[in-house]
Amino acid sequence: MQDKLTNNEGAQQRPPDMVGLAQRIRIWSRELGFQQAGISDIELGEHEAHLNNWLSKGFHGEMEYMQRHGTLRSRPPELHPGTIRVISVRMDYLPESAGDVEALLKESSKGVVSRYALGRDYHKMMRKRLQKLAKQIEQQTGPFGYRVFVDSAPVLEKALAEKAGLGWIGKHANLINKQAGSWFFLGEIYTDLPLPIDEPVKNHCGDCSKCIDICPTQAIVAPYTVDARRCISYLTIELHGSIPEELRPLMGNRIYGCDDCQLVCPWNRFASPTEEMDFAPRHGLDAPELIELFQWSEEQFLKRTEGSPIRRIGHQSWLRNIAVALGNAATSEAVVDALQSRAHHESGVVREHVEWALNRHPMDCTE
Ligand code: B12
Ligand code: SF4
Ligand code: SF4
Repeated sequence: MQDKLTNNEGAQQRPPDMVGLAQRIRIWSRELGFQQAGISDIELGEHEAHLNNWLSKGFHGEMEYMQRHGTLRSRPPELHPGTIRVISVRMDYLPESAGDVEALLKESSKGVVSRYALGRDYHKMMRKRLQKLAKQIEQQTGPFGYRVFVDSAPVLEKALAEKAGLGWIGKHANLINKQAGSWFFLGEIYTDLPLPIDEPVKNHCGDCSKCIDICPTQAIVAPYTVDARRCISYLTIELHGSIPEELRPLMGNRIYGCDDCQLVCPWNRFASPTEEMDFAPRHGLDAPELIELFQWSEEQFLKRTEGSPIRRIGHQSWLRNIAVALGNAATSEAVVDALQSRAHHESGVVREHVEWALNRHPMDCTE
């Protein structure tokens, strides 16, 4: 149903009703496949101090982009002048067919790819839908100032979504929603429209510390604080060179990202599977054999990860990660043969991880 304000001329004659517009934004967001939308102002208060503290401790490791932008990340109008409100949205990504991850983590011959990366990359898809949402708003209001983001610029996405009432930042530093858990992505529209703002929700972590206790590498160094340099997500995705040796045995068979702190979180009992076919697992990545993945040539890697977030790390990091997992796998002739087939790989990083992995399998069965 459309009302009279969908006509731009009408919009110019009288000021748009911001309360009604905010309600419509929620409806349109759901029609576009987002599970929720919320609106916040741009005062990020203590989040800026937390961010600076995190950076000053070097917790960002080699993610130089986290430091590069100064206050652009914590002060929205510096990134997009004129911004006074932020519309935050969330989209569920857990595929129904994703299988039993806890069981997979115990199968050392198989690799575990983080649940968010089993299907197509979310960035472009969510950005396009946010653009559509902005166009729908424009039809009501006439031209307005805006810019859309999905993990694409210096934006404090979780802090903004928390302010907009989409959930609370849990002790594992992910945003959690009481009704939906934490298996969702975030996106935003920065805007100059004086929309009414939503109320934040209460933090429901209470005395729980399950995520801190379960983290395989003790990367959650204090509640709400992740030392990325220890986080398996960082080690397998963001870090380009050599993975610190002392952390390799702790990575188990996690070859791309890590979900452990979310798997253990009680609020994820309430998570619903995604309705997006785009996030359905591709190429058997929900339970892949490590040896098979290790045999992918660069060409096969590029072909099979087309449209997937995994492609971004490149073939060399892919082999590096799988070499670590093979080093942690149960010893067998097949594992040693697979590792040896890459012992002379052109990349020094791959060779070094393969050598480490081979040393974890003092084999008699090759004799
Ligand atoms: C850098 C980054 C990472 C880094 C660093 C993680 C981190 N915690 O910051 C690495 C590579 C490790 C990473 C991993 C993952 N990431 Co990431 N990542 C980002 C990115 C680009 C920036 C996050 C950021 O600003 N970090 C800066 C630090 C300072 O923020 P923070 O740790 O969250 O701290 C905040 C609060 O905890 C609080 N705070 C900090 N210290 C303290 C102390 C006290 C006492 C208190 C009360 C509060 C407090 O204030 C801080 C500022 O708001 C965002 C996208 C974006 N542009 O926002 C995605 C994003 C956060 N990642 C996302 C995802 C999905 C993941 C993974 C789950 C992927 C995976 N499965 O492997 C993991 C989860 C790891 C984890 N436990 O955090 C999603 C999270 C969605 C959600 N539901 O929350 C985001 C929002 C991307 C998206 N658009 O959907 N990520
Ligand atoms: S993603 Fe994994 S390694 Fe990183 S904080 Fe969570 S449990 Fe720890
Ligand atoms: S596991 Fe517990 S402490 Fe960690 S985020 Fe979930 S509720 Fe909070």
